[in-house]
Amino acid sequence: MDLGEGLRQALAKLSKATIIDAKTVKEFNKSLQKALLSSDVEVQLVLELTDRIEEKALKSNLPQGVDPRDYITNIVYEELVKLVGEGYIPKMEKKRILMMGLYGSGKTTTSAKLAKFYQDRGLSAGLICCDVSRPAAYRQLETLAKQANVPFFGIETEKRAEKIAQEGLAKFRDKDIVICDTSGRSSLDSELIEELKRVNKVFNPDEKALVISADTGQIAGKLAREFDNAVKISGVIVTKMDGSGKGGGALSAASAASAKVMFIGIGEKLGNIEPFNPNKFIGNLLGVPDIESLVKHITTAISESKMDPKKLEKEELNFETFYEQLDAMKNMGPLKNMFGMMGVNNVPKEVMEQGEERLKRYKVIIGSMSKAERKNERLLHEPGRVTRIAKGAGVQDKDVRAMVAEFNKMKKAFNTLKNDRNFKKKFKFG
Ligand SMILES: Nc1nc2c(ncn2[C@@H]2O[C@H](COP(=O)(O)OP(=O)(O)O)[C@@H](O)[C@H]2O)c(=O)[nH]1
Ligand SMILES: [Mg+2]
Repeated sequence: MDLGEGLRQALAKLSKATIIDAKTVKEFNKSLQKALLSSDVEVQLVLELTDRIEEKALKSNLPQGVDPRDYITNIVYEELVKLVGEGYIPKMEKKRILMMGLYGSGKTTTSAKLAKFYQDRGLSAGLICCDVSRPAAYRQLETLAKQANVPFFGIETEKRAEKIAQEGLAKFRDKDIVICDTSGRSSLDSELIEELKRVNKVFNPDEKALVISADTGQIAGKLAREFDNAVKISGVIVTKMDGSGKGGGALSAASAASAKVMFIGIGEKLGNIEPFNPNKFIGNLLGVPDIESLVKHITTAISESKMDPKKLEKEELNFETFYEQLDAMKNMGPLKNMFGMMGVNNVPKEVMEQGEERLKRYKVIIGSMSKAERKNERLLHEPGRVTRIAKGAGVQDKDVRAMVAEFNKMKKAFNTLKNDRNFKKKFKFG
């Protein structure tokens, strides 16, 4: 289970509580522990955290007029922010950054991402390949540098990393940001330590970043300490936060090892990096920063729209109702928040990420269907229909097919929603 999902489920259970007593808090803490442990947060940290929550929740009086659930949510929020450590605000100034880490952690990709990050903010950048352990390293960084439109330096045949660092520095003397990618290993060994020390001496970095993949979980702390002992790191960059629901483990471990989290990598593309902001990160994990107002928003939106839950429950979703949903959804804000709110966490990512644009296109496509087709999507299997609809909507056949595929995913999601007890309870049907 994904950490965010676990946290949201724990909070959803809490919504039933009307008073905060020891039993409620203990039960809540149990689900919280489960969520944190299953995402590789260290046992000791988890226990300390839930102890603090228990103490805060029970020892202080519930402020007047404050909903118990909001109250605990807020305590949990504060504690989780503490757990993952402080944020990082990158200074926009001239600096040399040394990138380190094990094989496959994302060093090379992150080097290019960082160069682009600073360059996009008006600084000039240069990338140096000092990874002399893997023959393909040179080409990889060269290609990424080209994509990022950042100058690149490397010496393909040179085995002395410090020599490359030296020449690279000379070449990029005028650049604001010079980033040096280094060799990796499957684990930190003395040979690598010696190499990093030599590069370090010549390159004389202002920042030494250890790149760690989110799926390393608890080991992140141990790694951070090892690298810190060997070459004194300034902080860590946790990559692949997009792919691992366990990212909380890596973040908390790094923080426990006193290693500041500088950036997080959130995808394979060069733009997929952001400075670590614990408030934003935890807010996202918990679903929505302002949960209560969203519930109100959604309830109103639903009662005012044609999206009638009763109808939704009885009927199968077809293109006609889909069209109505699309209309109704426009008033509800981001889909992701909406589903997360309702406790439905398994909505396909693609569906969540649908932008306004795509929804508009869908409406045009549905608009060009016949009444019968709207009521029965199976008709679209008959030859010629897709092409006719595409022509009518001024799109290509593949656009229609893509919409049908999304529709099918949506249908699955709505069937889940229909059967979701939380949702039924919230909107009083079923
Ligand atoms: N999904 C995702 N993939 C990433 C991220 N950062 C790196 N990768 C991928 O991880 C793999 C290894 O990255 P690479 O930079 O070559 O790692 P290195 O061996 O440490 O230099 C590549 O396939 C990257 O595209 C990230 O933030 N998210
Ligand atoms: Mg590499």
